[in-house]
Amino acid sequence: MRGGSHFVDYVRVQVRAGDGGHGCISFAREKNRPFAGPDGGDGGRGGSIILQADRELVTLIDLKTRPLVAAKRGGHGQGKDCYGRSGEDVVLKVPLGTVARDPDTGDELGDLTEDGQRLVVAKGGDGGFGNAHFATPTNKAPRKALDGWPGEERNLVLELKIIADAGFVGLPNAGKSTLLGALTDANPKIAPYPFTTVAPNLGVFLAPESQQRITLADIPGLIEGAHTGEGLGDRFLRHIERTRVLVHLVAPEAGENASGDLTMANADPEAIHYAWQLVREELKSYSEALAGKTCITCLNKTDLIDSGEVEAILAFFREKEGLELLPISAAGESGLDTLRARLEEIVFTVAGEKS
Ligand SMILES: Nc1nc2c(ncn2[C@@H]2O[C@H](COP(=O)(O)OP(=O)(O)OP(=O)(O)O)[C@@H](O)[C@H]2O)c(=O)[nH]1
Ligand SMILES: [Mg+2]
Repeated sequence: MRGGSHFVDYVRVQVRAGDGGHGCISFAREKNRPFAGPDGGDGGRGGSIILQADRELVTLIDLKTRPLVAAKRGGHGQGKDCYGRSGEDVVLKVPLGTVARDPDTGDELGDLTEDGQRLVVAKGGDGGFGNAHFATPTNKAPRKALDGWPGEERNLVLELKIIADAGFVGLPNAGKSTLLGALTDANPKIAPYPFTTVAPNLGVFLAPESQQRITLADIPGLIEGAHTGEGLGDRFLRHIERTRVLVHLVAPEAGENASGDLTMANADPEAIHYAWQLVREELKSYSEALAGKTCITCLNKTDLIDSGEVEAILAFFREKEGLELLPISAAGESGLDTLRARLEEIVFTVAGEKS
C-alpha cells in the first residue's frame, strides 16, 4: 500500500442522489370485470450515494477527478401493480479514517474507521405511491398517485486522518521507510537522501502472539522548524494523531548539516540526543497530545557502529532522559522481533481506546 505522489487527503465533491420514480394511475382491465380496481404501482427509490471504508486505500485521489457524483433516479410505477425499479446506489470507496462533513452547515456526517463501514451521504428519494395505494371502501377507483420524492443533494468535504496503530517519526534518513518495509508487507521508496518519503505509507503485519493485524504509518521526516513549514512541514503529523503508539527512530547519522549536506555516520551520543530532542520539540509544537503518546524510541542502524558505541548511546539516554532505547537495525533486520512484540503489547493491552 503506497501513498506516493498521488496522496490526497482533502477533497470537495458534490453528491446528488437519484429522485424517486412517480407513482402510476392505472386500472385493471379484465375480460369479464371492467372495473377490477386500481393497479398503479409505486415509483422506485432513487439511488443513494454511499461512502464505504476500504482498508486497502490510502488516498482520496479517486474522488479528486469526480467533482460531481450522481446516482440514477428510480423508475416510474406501472400498471398491473408493477413497481418502478430502484435506481442503483453509487458506492464510493474511501480510505479508513475518512471524515465526511457538509461544508454548508458545518455538520460532521460521519467518520469511517472500520473496514467495510458505510455511510449514506445523500439519500435517494422514495418512490411515489401508485393509485393502488389509495383505494378505500368508499373510493374504489382513486385517480390519485404521488410523484417521487427528490433525492438529497449536498456539497461534501472529505478529510483523511489515517487510522493506524503505530506511527513512525524521526529525522529524514533515520530509516523509517526501511523499517516499514522490514516489518510489514509494504514496499516504500527508500533512498540515502532526506525527504524520500513525501506522503504517508501504510503497512500491515500480523502480531506474533495474537495474529491480529497491526497497521503502521510511515510519514515524511521532520526537521527543525517543521512546525513553521520547514522541509515538508508538519502537516503529515495529523495522520498519526489517531495512533496508539509512536515509534521514534534515531540513528547514528544526523541528516543534514546547516549547509544542507548530509553528515557522515556519527555515533556521538550527544549528536544523537540533540537530533532526538529536535524531533521531540517538533512533536510538542504540533500538539501536546501527540507528544504525550506512548513512544518506543529505537536506535536504528546499529550495524554501522560497534557494540561499545551502541552501549554508550543507550547509557547517555538512560542517564539524561531516563529513557531505554531499543537498539535495532532495520536494514540488517536485527531487534525487529522485540519491536514487533513491544508493539503488540502496547496496541492490544491498553483496552478500550483503540480507534
Ligand atoms: N546501514 C543501515 N542503513 C540503513 C538502515 N536503515 C535505513 N538505512 C539507510 O538509510 C537511508 C535512509 O533510509 P529511509 O528508510 O529512506 O529513511 P527515512 O527515515 O524513511 O527517510 P525520509 O523518507 O527521507 O524521511 C537509506 O539509504 C537506507 O538504506 C539500517 O538499519 N542500517
Ligand atoms: Mg522515508
